[in-house]
Amino acid sequence: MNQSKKIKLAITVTSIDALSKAFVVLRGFEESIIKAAELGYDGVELAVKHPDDIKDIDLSRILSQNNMEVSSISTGLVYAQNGYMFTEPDDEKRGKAIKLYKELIDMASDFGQIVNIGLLRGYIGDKDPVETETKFIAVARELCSYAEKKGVTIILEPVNRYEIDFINSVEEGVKLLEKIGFPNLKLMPDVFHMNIEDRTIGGELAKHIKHAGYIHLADSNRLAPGWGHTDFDDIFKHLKMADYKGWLSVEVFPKPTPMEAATQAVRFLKPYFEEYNR
Ligand code: LER
Ligand code: MN
Repeated sequence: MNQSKKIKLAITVTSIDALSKAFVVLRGFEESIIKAAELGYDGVELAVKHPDDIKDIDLSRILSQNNMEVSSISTGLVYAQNGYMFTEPDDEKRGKAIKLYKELIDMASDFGQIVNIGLLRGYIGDKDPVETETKFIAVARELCSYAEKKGVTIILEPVNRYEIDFINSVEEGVKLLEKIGFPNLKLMPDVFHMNIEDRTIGGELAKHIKHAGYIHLADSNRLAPGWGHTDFDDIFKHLKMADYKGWLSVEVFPKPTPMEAATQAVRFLKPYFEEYNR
């Protein structure tokens, strides 16, 4: 696609049969790609629980016919559907999570070259925080090493305290990224979580921009941008100053309907993207 664009806009999509709690805007891979292309998105973020989710569709053909890209593979469903976690104390269960994630890295080597770690990292709960972090670091290094050979980047998403008790702010994410120490491990700031956890949104994004590999967009109430009180002028001003290049993906509640949310997001964001890419 258009390599000259500094930033590109994606939307989160999943299969028609994904759990109702799957956190995406559109459902049904083929229909979603067609709709997203018509609305003016550059790409789709594929939320999958397993690589088999796309086995019955000719993804390459659908993407090329619609002039669309996969922005990334997202893995929240691997956690939601199977309960898999990278900080799981049970070796066998943790091993299953790692094996499945490697298959998703293989999938990303064909589509998007980016895979996220959000809720799949798991939580500390009653476990020892230091041991839990050590476990996570070991898993992250194993996965980064595997992904590096396949040309894939892993993105770690800070998630707010009401959803997880581990890596909540961008600053905490950056500290852990530096400890893990792999060039193909980047940060995935989500401005919805940042609104809860970080001192500022635009300012923190700019400060840590060299680590940012991908950004999730939602308004303060997790509705489509423009329907809450997040200051998107400030976010785009700081991203531009810091010269962010890459994907920004709309991850919002599919409300009042998926199409209304997807339409509002692109309508509201397009002027920012046009100005940025000029
Ligand atoms: C969850 O709140 C979220 O933002 C997802 O992207 C995490 O997998
Ligand atoms: Mn997110």
